Amino acid sequence: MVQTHTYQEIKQQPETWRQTIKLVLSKAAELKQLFNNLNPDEVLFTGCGTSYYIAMTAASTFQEKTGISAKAVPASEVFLNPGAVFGKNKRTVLIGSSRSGNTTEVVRAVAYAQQNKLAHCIAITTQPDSELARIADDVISLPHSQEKSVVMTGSFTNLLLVSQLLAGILSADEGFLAELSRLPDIGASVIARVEPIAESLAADEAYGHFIYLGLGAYLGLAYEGMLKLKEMTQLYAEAFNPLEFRHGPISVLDGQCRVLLLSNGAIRSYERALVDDVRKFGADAVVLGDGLDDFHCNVKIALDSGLGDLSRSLLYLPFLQLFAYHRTLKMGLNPDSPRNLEQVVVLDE
Ligand code: F1P
Repeated sequence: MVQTHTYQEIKQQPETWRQTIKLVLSKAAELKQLFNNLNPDEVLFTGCGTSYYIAMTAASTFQEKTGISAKAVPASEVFLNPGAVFGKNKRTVLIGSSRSGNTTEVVRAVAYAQQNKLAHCIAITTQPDSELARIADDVISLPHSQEKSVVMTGSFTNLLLVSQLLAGILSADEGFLAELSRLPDIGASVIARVEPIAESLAADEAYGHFIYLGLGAYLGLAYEGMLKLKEMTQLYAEAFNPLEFRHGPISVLDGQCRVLLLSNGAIRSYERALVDDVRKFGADAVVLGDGLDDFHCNVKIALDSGLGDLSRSLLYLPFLQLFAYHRTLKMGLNPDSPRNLEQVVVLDE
């Protein structure tokens, strides 16, 4: 096995989750006080690329847990399209996630919101010395989750975990926090179980078109699965809400398509029917999740976590990352440095 940075960063996730949980829980009283004082009408989650997909999953989870209105916006929209982002006379908290803390759009988003007194800005980053950390009103930094690879893997799950823990702290949902605290142990056994499956599926080059499906908080995870494969292999990959997929995109299905469904127990009957149709149209159906006995799919990736739908979100990622990683190796490419990409996108203007 080639020891790339990407591989190490994927595999070390459960241990880094442990550190993130400890760090955020140690700030629980402080975070509660901060949000009590701010009393936001709305929380905006923002970022770019992988960090925007963090925002999508975080916003869905945050609103469901706290009842506070939350939405995800690409960081560029915050300063290029502010009228459609900020509500009038709303007390707003803007939470920007960024591995590097130096991506131009996320830094400009925070600067714009501050200069125009539109929001209190919180940064979540792995880089405490970054520009984002310097200008934000509050910072949660995760130096233990810094990465050498261009593609984001462990930083995705760790930065997302901060927002999930924040949602649990603010909603005082002890059950949710207890489930999140079990992720490091469960995650280690999930990785050991799913890696051989990821490797063997990745070795099958019959499929060249990949479709990732996820609903609610899982839509951001589906986008992230899609992006990992696209960045590292440049293969054709897309992501959709599973029911939206029926409204047009389903017409692309054929024998070269592999559909990866991130199963959400709450919509099981809809998912089962969709998987039946995916197979009827000649595509391959891979289903990931808990309690998959009643699916008629080609491959089941059982997470066997025993956790609720929102608490087990992170556990989908190692399979998706390892699948993309092993396909990259199979194609003779270097997972650490995908073509045309750099670790940080810094814009001149
Ligand atoms: C986000 C990001 C990555 C992408 C690429 C460039 O950076 O867009 O999602 O994979 O490496 O950077 P960041 O703001 O989280 O540092």
